[in-house]
Amino acid sequence: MFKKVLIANRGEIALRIHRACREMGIKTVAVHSTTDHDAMHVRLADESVCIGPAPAKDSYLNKAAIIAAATITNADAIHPGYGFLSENADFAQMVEEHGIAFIGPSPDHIRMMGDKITAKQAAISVGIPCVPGSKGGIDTEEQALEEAARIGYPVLIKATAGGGGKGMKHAGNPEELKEAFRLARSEAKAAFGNPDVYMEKYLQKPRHIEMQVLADSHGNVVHLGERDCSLQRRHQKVLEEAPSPVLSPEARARIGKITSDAIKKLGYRNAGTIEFLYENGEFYFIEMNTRLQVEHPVTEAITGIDIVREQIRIAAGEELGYGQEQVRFQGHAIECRINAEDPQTFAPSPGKIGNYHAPGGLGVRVDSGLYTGYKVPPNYDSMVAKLIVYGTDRDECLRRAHRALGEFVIEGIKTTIPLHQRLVLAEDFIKGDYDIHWLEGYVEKQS
Ligand code: MV4
Repeated sequence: MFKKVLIANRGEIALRIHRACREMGIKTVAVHSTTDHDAMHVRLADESVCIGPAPAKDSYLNKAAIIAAATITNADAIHPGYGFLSENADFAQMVEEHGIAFIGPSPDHIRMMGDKITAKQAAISVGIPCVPGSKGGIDTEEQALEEAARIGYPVLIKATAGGGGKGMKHAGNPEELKEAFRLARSEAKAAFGNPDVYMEKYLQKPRHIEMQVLADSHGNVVHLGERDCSLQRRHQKVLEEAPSPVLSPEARARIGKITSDAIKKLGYRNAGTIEFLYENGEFYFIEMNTRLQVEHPVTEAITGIDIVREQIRIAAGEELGYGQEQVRFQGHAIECRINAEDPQTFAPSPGKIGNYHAPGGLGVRVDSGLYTGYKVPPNYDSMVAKLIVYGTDRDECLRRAHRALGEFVIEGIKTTIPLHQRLVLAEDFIKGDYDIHWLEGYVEKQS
């Protein structure tokens, strides 16, 4: 097992990784920007190294500085967390070339899934159901019109280098398609430096359901069930739950087996998430995430499996040590992402924390680096806390979430806690009656 792990991240996820390491008897190294000198992840770690100034490109995205920090502290592995360098294949490769273990998949698998066309081709080749669409990229307007006629309108143009909804345009007819094709290409070029696009049938009212998998380096694979992440605003997840309120145990077992078999065929290793759109009882692959995800705690809550611990064990060459039959799904969990934002306008609200009090009690988990006197910097993502609530069933879970949100005190900045308080009382949400567009309509009506 590793003796020392460098955590190449900040905020709540750096704490989350530190906690797993501590429980495994592994020393930790924090890295931080100059503005993060007083951050909780730096305080908790055994050692820390300042890797550069506030802008992420000069610190948390600075590959050479991070590898230098690992080298001088004699760390034997690097955990990238999520965001930043977590899905950067070149970074993973550099880490390995320096004789340091990368806690994640191989650079080749990261690269394969980073390109949305090669990801989809890989998915098809291992039997994962996909949205009907173009075989490869779409290079000309004529080709776009031809493909759309074959697929049938409405269609969606997506960026090959994409993810996160940038460079995505839908079209209901040939006229709209010409415009969508042009716009998608220029947006993709601006966002990713790569104008390549592809086409899919546009699904109008799907849910976003993703499957969590774990795979070791000995060919053992398990799935940890699904998370329903349909509640999003501008491609940012707001609240996630597991299990999905619309999935039967049979449907879960079916898509679970398809996912596990595919992961094994791909020779994928470590934790991963396969994202699907789910409409009319059918699953359609959209993307694969080759990192630990923000919402992993809801899966931990219903399976009792520490996903970060498993990532570290797998990277150290250990076997999973259990099979699919040993994975049990129990109860219900939701995660509320609490952002330093105005709950009405979603304008960022950085600043100094006054009184801080986190909720507690049975079935309540808070992952956050906040404390009284801490200054939330304006330079990074606005998510400052995650409230994860567990209940023996969904009803208990939602009541407990409401209770816990009521206890949460974060003074000095605006947060999205009031949005979550309304959300867990919303009739459609309580009924589980929502799709990927529902939240946008809900927040419209509220303001
Ligand atoms: C889609 C889709 C409808 N049809 N693909 C948005 C981000 C990217 N990861 C995939 N996305 C979508 N792909 C087809 N063929 C609708 C979306 C989408 C979406 C997906 C998940 C959660 C929220 C969403 C919000 C708008 C659009």
